[in-house]
Amino acid sequence: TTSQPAILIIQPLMPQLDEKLTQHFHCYRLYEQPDPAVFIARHGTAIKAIVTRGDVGVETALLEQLPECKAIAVFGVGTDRIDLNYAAAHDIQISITRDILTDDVADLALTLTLAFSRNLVAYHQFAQSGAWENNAVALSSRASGKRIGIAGLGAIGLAIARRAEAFGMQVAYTARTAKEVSYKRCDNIEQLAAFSDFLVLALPGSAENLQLVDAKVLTALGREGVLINIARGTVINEADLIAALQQGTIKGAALDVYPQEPIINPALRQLDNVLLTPHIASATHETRAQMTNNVLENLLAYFADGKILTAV
Ligand code: 8YV
Repeated sequence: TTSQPAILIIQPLMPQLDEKLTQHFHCYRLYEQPDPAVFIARHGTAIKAIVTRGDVGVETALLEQLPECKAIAVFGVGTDRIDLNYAAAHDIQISITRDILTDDVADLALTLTLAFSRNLVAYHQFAQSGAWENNAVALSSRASGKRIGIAGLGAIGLAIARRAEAFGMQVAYTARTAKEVSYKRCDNIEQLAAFSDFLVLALPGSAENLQLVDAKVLTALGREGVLINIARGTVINEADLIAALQQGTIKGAALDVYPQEPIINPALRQLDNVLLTPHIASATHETRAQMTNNVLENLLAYFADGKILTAV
C-alpha cells in the first residue's frame, strides 16, 4: 500500500525474499521499468531504501538521484559495486548478511578443492556411464599434505583455512594486516601463488583487487597448481587464466564466480581442466532463508528507529 515505506529493488531477488518485501513495503522494481530514467525522475524522491544483491550493487549515478534513500540492504556480503565513500558522505547506511554465509562459502571452497584433486566429476561420469566395465580406473591426487594458499583472510578466508587445516593441508595466506593465526603470511599474491598447490581467492572484488590474478601470478602458481575462486570473477584477468589453462601453465581451475554472470566465457566452458559452478556458494536453503530474514530485519529496524542492524 502507499502508506508503507517505498523501497527500490535493483535486480530480481529470490522469490521468497521478494514476497516478504512485498508484504512490508511499497516495492518498486527498477529492472521492470521500461525507461528507468523516466521512472527515477518521477519516483526518485519517494524511495527511502534500496535492496540489492552482493553481486549487483548500486551505481553511484543512481544514488545521486535518490536524495531520500538513506539505507541499502544487501542480500549478500559483497559491497564491491557500491561506492562506500559516497554512502558514508551522504549518511547512507549499508547492511550486509554478515556471518550468515561464511560456513557455506568455506564449505564450497573445500568441496571444489577436494572434488578437483579427487576427479569427482570425471569419476561420476565414468561410473554412471558404465565405462568402468571395460576401462581401468585412472588415479587422482591426494589433497592432504598439499599446500593451500588463501588470498584474503577475512571471515570466509579464515573459515576456509580452518577446514583446510582439518584436512591436513598446509595453510598460508595474504591479508592487508597480519592476523593472529599460526599460518604463514605471504607478502603478496605472487609469493602466495608460488607457495600454493591450491590458490584460493577469498578477497573482496574491490578496485584494488581488480585482475589481481594475472599471467605473472598464474606462472608463479605453476604447472601443478590449481586456482579456486569463490570471491569475484573480477579478481582474475580472465584472458590470462584461459591462456594458462589452455597452455598448461597451471593444472586447472575451479570457479564459482565469473566476470559477466550468468554468462560464462565459452573458451572456459570448453576446457577439460576446469570445474565450474554457477555462483552457488551461499545458495543453500538454510543460508538463503537466514539471508532473507536478515534483509527484512535490517529494513524493518531502519524504518522503525532509523538504524540498520548488521552494518557493513
Ligand atoms: C550471492 C554473494 O550470490 O554475498 C555475496 O556477495 O555474492 C552471494 O552471497 C548474491 O549476493 C546473491 O545473489
